[in-house]
Amino acid sequence: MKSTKSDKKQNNSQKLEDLSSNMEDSQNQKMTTNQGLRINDDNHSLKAGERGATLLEDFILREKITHFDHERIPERIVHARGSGAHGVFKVYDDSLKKYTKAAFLIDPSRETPVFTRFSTVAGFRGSADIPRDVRGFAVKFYTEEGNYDLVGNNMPVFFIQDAIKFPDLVHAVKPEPHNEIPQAASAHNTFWDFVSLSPETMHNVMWLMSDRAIPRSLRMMEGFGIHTFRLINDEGKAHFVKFHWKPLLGTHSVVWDEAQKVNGQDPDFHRRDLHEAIEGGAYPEWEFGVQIVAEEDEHKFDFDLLDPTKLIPEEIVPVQIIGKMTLNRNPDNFFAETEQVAFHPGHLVPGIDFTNDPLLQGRLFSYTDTQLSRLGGPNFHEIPINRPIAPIHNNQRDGIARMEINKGKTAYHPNSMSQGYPEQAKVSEGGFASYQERVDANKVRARSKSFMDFFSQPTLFYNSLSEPEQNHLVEAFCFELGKVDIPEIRQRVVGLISQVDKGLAQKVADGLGLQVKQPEQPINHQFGADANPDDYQPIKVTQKLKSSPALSMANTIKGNIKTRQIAFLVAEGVDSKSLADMKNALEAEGAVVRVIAPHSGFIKDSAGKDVKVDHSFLTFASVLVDAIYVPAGDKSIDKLKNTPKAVHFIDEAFLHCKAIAVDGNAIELVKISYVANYLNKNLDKVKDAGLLIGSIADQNFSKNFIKAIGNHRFFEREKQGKIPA
Ligand code: HDD
Repeated sequence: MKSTKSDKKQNNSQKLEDLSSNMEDSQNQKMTTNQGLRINDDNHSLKAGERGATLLEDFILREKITHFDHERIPERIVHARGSGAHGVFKVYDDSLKKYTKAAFLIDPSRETPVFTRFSTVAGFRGSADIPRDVRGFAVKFYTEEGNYDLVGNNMPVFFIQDAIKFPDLVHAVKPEPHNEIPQAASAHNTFWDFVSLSPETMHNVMWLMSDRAIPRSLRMMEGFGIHTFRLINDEGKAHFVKFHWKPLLGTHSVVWDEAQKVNGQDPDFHRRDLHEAIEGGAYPEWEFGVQIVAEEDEHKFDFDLLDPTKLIPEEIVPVQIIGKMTLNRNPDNFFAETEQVAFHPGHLVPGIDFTNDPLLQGRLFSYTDTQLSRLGGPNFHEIPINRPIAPIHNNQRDGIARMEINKGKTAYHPNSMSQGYPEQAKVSEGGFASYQERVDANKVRARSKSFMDFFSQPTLFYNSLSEPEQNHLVEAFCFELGKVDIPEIRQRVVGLISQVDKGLAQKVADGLGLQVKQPEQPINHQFGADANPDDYQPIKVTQKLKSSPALSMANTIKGNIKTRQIAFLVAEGVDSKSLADMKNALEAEGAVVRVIAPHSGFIKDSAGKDVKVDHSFLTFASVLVDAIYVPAGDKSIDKLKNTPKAVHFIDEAFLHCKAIAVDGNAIELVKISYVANYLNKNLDKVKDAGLLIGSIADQNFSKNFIKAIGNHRFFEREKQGKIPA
C-alpha cells in the first residue's frame, strides 16, 4: 500500500524519537552488567576477606573499570567544543521548484527533522565557550531521500582557498607544539606568522577580529554554507547557490572585555544558554535563505564564485528566504548525540551538488576519514544520531562495531540469487546522478589568477561596519598582535592591514607602537618551488560596491527581548511593588529575571514576603546578563550601597554598554558608582537612553526599559572614555 504524506510525517517524527530509542523508563529497572546479569552489590569489589586483597575473579569490577577506561574517544581535530540540539526544518512554499528537485527545499508540507551542532574551532573539547573564534554551524537534515549535511560557519568566508593548506592553518592556530599554549586563542605567534605570509587569510581575519567572533548567543548568530554549491532541477539544469541562516532574534555579540570575563564566570555560557532556552520553550529559530546565480552569470562578478574567501554581497544578489529551522529538543545524552554526530559536506541529496571550489573538494575527502579514527571504524552511520530516516540497502558488510544483522546470502551486485536486489535507482526513482560538468583541462598544481584579489572584500567589510564595530576591530587587532612577541610578524601583519585600509593600519600601528611602512607590498608565500612567484602575488580589484549594510550587525533585527537575561539587584527589605511590577512587565515580554542578592536562599521584601534568590553576588556577575534593574527600597539600597559587588555590577554593565534601570532611591547606588563620575555627577539630565532613572509608578518606565534592552547595547558610551571595571 502506498503511504500517504501524513503517514510519512508521522513516520519521520517517530524515527526522530527513535534516535534516542534506548531511552527507557528508568523506573523499576534493576542494575545489570553489560551482559544483562543483575548486580547485587555495586559498592564493593570482591575481596579475600573484608580487609583482604581484591580478587582478579571480580568480573563485575573489571567490566565496569574497563568500560570507564575507554570512555573517551578522540576529540574532533577542529570544532572539538560544541553544543547541539534537535529540531525541524520547513520551507514556506515551493518557490525553489524551478531551481531544485530537493524535496525538502520545495515541499511546504514536509517537516524535516534536523540535528544542529554549533562549535568553536580552535579550543579543545573542554575549553570555554566564548573565545575570539569562528563558530561552526553544522546542520544535518534527515530527509526522506537521505541525510543532507550543511556544514558551515557563522562567517561567510574562509581563511584559505585550497584544502591542502588546512592542516597548516589549523596547526598555526592550535596551541603551539612545544608548550601547548595558548588554549582556544588565535592571539599567539604561530597563527599570526601564518597569516602574515598568507594574504588570502585577510578577509576571514577581518571577520575574526570583528564582533562576529564573540557572539552573545549561539541563537543570535548567522550561518553560512560559505562555498558556492549547485542546485539542480528536474530537468538537470544547474544554478549556483550560496546558503544562509538568519536568526529571528537578530545577530548580536558581546564586547571583548566581557567575553574574557564570561569565560571565567561561566565557561559553558553558550551551551547553557542554548539548553535553557530550549528547556524553557523559547525555541531558537533561523530562516533559511539562498542567493541564486544563473550558470551563465558565473563570470559576471569581480571575484571568482569558486573562491571561498569571497562572499556575494546581498546588495548584488539578494538573499531569498525560503524556510525556517526551529530547534525544539535538547539531546538526551551529550555523548551519544552531540559528540558522536558525524557531519560531512559530501552527504548530499538529489537536487544539490558541488562546485569545483578547491576547499570544498578537499573537504569531501577529510570528513569520512576523520570519522574513521574518531568513531572507530566505518560503521559510524549506524550510531543512532547519524542514521538516516531513509532506509539503507547496500552490500557493505561487517567492520568494527557493526550493528545491523544483515540477512540473506548475497552481499554483491550484480547477483541473481537475490533477484538482483538491492538494485540501482533510476534518476526518476530518486537515484543520485552527479551534475555533468564539462571538464577539459591540463592536470596542474596551481591557482587561478581570479583568486588573487585578497584585499578588496576585506575593505568592503571594513567600510560596511558601524563606527563602534570598527573601533572594536581595531582593539581586537591590537590585543591579538599585542600578544605576538616577534616584531617582524607584527610588522608584516600591519603591512597586510594597510592593503585593506590605511586608516585602520595606522590605528593598529599606533596601538602597537609601530610605523606603517609606505608602501609595503604584501607577499604571498603560497606557491610551488618551481612556480613563478609573480603569478601568485596579490592583485587589488576595485569593488563597485563601497559598502554592504547587510554585513553590519548595527542593522540587524532589534527589539525582541525574549530570553534576554535581566539581573535584579536586591537585598532585605526591597520594595515589593518595585520588584514585582518590573518583573511582571519583563516576563510578559519573554525576558528571564535573575534575582541577585547578598546571600543565597530567600530575602524578605518590604511586605514581609519571601523572595527567592537565584544567585548571591558570589556566584554571579554582570557579564552573564543583558541588563540590570535595581528596585527601590530604603533598607535594601542601604545594604547594596555597602556591597561592593553590587556597585561593581552597575559599573561593569555600564562599561559593557548595557541597559540599566534604577527605581526611586536606587539612584543612590548609581551615585556612589563610577558611572556618576562619568556623567559628571549630573544624574538629573542623563542623555543616555540605556540608563533609566525613574519610578515604577510611571508606566513608561518599564516600557522604556524594555525598549532599551531590545536595543541590545549603547555603544555611544564608548566614545566618551572608559569606566574602569
Ligand atoms: Fe571543517 C569539522 C566547517 C573546511 C576538515 N568543519 C568541521 C565542523 C564544521 C566545519 C562546522 C564541525 C562539525 C561538527 O559539528 O561536528 N570546515 C568547515 C567550514 C569549512 C571547513 C565552514 C570551510 C568553508 N574542514 C575544512 C577543510 C578541511 C576540514 C578544508 C580539511 C581539508 N572539518 C574538518 C575535519 C572535521 C571538521 C577534520 C573535524 C571533525 C569532523 O570533521 O567531523 O574533518
